[in-house]
Amino acid sequence: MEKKFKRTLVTCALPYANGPVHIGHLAGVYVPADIYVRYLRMRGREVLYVCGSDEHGVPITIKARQQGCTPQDIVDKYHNIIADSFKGFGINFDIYGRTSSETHTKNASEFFKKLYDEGKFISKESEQYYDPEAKTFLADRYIVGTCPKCGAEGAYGDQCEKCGSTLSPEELINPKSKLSGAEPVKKKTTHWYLPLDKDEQWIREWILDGHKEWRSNVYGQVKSWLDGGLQPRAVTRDLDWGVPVPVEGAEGKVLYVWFDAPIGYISNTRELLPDDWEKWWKSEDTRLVHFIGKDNIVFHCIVFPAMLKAYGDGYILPDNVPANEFLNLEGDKISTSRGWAVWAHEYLKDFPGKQDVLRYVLTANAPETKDNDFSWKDFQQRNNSELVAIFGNFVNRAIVLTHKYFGGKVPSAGQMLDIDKETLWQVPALKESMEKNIENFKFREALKDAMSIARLGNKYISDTEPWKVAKTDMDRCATILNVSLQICADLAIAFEPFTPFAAQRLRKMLGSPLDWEILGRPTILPVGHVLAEPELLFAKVEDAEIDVQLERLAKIRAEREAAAAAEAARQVAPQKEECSFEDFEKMDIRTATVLEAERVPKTDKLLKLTIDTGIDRRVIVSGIAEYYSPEEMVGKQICILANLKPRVIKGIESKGMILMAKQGDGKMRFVTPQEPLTNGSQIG
Ligand code: B3M
Ligand code: ZN
Repeated sequence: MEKKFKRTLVTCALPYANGPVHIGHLAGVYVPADIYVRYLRMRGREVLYVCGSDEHGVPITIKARQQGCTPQDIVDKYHNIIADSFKGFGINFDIYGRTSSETHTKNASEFFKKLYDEGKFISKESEQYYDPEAKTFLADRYIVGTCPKCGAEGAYGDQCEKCGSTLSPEELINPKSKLSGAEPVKKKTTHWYLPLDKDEQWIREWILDGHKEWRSNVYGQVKSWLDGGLQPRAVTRDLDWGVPVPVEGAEGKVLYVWFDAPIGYISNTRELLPDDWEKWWKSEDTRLVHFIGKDNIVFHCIVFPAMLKAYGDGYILPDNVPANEFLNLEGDKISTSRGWAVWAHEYLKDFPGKQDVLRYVLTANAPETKDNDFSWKDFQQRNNSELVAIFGNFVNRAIVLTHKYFGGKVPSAGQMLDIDKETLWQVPALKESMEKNIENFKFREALKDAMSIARLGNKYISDTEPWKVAKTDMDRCATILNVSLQICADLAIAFEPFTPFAAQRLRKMLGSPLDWEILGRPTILPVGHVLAEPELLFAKVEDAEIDVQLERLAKIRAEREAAAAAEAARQVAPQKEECSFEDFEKMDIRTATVLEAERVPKTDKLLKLTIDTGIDRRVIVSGIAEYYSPEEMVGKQICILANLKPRVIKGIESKGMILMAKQGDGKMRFVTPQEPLTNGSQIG
């Protein structure tokens, strides 16, 4: 990479400004990008780091409607929350722009216009859903109805959030407009499409032949899109929020959010560098890298490149798109609408000063090759037994002992023993491994390398025991502490990409430089160099802190389970096949009264009931022990199917069956006449 490119443009997916960002976003996109950028910067490479809010799209308009405000109010609110969260975690973009900015509106509009003027789009008339009361076309999200797959109410025209099925509005049962409640009708409308079918060949060559080094999840998704055949994609929508389509006769239409959002990367670069932006986008010397989540792969590897290629004018294509898989939370999919998430801004409030811990845990557990799970126990454990017990403990011992024995001055190393040399020799190899891993977007592995340096130091100081040696051999003690402090200085460099706050505090304590090239040199800290007072690098995470988080999640889970049970209870089984009156007449259904009841030994579900049927006294074995105790049943009038063929159940002859009503969630109740009747009364 060094030879081919002069500079790197790193973009991060623009988060939708319709909600705060959560740990899934951080782990998937922003923490890995930040590691990469910090690393490149530390190496003195020329980097531009671009992000911003994605402020268009239908969900923002829906949220505004729900909250009785304008879409602009919504995006203003979340843009600020998101921007502050990134800052809070030390994710410092060169620019964090927004797609509602003037620069972007102009830029996206101009981009569309050029493609339009050059005939790069095709236009098509199609029938779309229209709300006759609100007098507006309806995006799929604006149509709700019953899910044809699972029967849930409130499924959207594009997806059922209950069962996760992808839907189209046509499939919804009983579709209604979210705006007016009216039944949507179909109406003709014209839209512009990017004819992606024409792009298949060059994308195949560019990615499938030319970028075999891309992550297999990304490469595989691209391949399956291409193998499935690309279709023209609409780039405009009938909507009143977005970048207006800059063409006559397109009133009431805006650019589709996935057309304008990636152009946002360019707009934000232009906003920052109005006179100098082109070298970042139109020079073969620039390496473009998009950090995204896996649901954005098609847009960044197929659609946006096709747009750039159609535009021409020297635009470069991404050299890599290191997309991550998803992060789950405590075993369940993160869901914004259900509140199942850890929000970045709330974490910053709940764990002040512990930004590094989350960065560390999200990297150690990063969903780089498969979906992964975040759990609070793992968070606590990684902090307490890795950051505190290994990294922090080592650094603290080295610095405190230097103050104790040498007045805080780096002591001189005397004769080096094997253990000293062997310890120091391992650092350059770990450095090299980190370089390879980071440059290949393997951040978990790179973090392991950095942690190996900390483990090395911690083991060295434990094995050499300078606090004991100090009693007999001050020269040897000096050598041990010199070696230890050099490793501390290594750590202050190696951890800069991962835990930048701690790395900076450590450099302050050591008075050491941030320069990747010197990592692994045994003389980073010169003899006599004065250290600052020691302070703890990491603090323990206590059970009480974790419990607060776990309780919050448990509450959400309980609410969700209760809602699911209520929903199940509402489900009604479909009607059975038709039967004749004669079929029905065959069944002798009567009232009866329970005289005695007892559990059938060694079973959980069965009660043995002795009943008075009016005809006789008999025994029925019934599977109702889950719902009724024997005591509850005695004296109750019930209904039975009297002429059911007798069966022997657990050695007891059962003559007949009790009529029970069963709800969708499985709850059962026996059927009883509305007023007591003579036993043996016939039901029909
Ligand atoms: N706004 C983020 C998402 O899908 C989407 C990314 C746009 S990047 C140009 O969550
Ligand atoms: Zn469903």
